[in-house]
Amino acid sequence: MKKIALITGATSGIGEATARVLSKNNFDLILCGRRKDRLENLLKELSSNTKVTTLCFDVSRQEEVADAIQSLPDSWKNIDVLVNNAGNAHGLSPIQTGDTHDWDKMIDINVKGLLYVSKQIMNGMIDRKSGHILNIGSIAGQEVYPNGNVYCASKSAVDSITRGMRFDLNPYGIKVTAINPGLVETEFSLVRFKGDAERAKNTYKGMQPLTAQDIAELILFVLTRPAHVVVADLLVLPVAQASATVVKRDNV
Ligand code: NDP
Ligand code: 8X3
Repeated sequence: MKKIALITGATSGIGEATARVLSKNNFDLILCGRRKDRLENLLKELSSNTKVTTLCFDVSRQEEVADAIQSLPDSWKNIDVLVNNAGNAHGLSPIQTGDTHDWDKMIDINVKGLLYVSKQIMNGMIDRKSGHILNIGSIAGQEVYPNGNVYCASKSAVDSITRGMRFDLNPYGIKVTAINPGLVETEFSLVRFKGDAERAKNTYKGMQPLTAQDIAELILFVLTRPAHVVVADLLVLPVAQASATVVKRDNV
């Protein structure tokens, strides 16, 4: 029997790759993001593989999140899997020169957004005594690096929230997983550097980063373990990366 998965941040990178992989592996999909055109294109593309619907909302706006998720018809309401993936870094600056708007975005989207979406979905899982919440953290939540300050704090919060969910949802048989990637080449650096494509490209110069597909395949693996098994926590790095700050680069 097919499961229903809701993926936030499905319009790009890890979320988009996950949507593609899950669409071919027995999941019906609720795809979320702010960019409506991309959601519509994905809906068209993936509808030949599985049932797909879309929700266009900003995870950081609590009412928008509630309205969007509550607007789902009954046939989509029993969500089995929540992939809390929407998020980004905004800026890479020393704390003393950081932009407060960037700080707000990272806390509002990466932390509060994840909570707002989870709030709408957890109670159904509790009633049904089943479900799987998969939070995309980061190596940045495990290690702080220079200029990473608030982004690292936001991902550290995701780590704490994930651990908290694991305790609080334990009585209901709900699985909770954190996937913490290192460098993955997506639109992430383009967003972090506010559209500076050269700077974004340099992030991965002289090394082979992970791809969104690499993470999507791990997500599928995690979601398809037997009922009694939960992968609690995964740190996933490209071979060239030893830590948040140590990356082997060739010819640079
Ligand atoms: P992308 O920039 O490619 O994708 C980010 C996704 O998040 C987009 O689909 C975007 O959709 C969505 N998003 C951003 N802000 C909002 C918002 N306010 N409301 C709703 N959706 C939003 O980056 P990645 O795929 O790399 O990032 C996905 C996750 O992986 C993030 O949580 C990131 O922190 C994490 N991560 C990334 C790593 C990397 O190196 N790339 C490493 C470790 C973790 P839209 O703009 O349409 O709303
Ligand atoms: C994204 C990876 O190292 O840029 O979370 O923080 S990193």
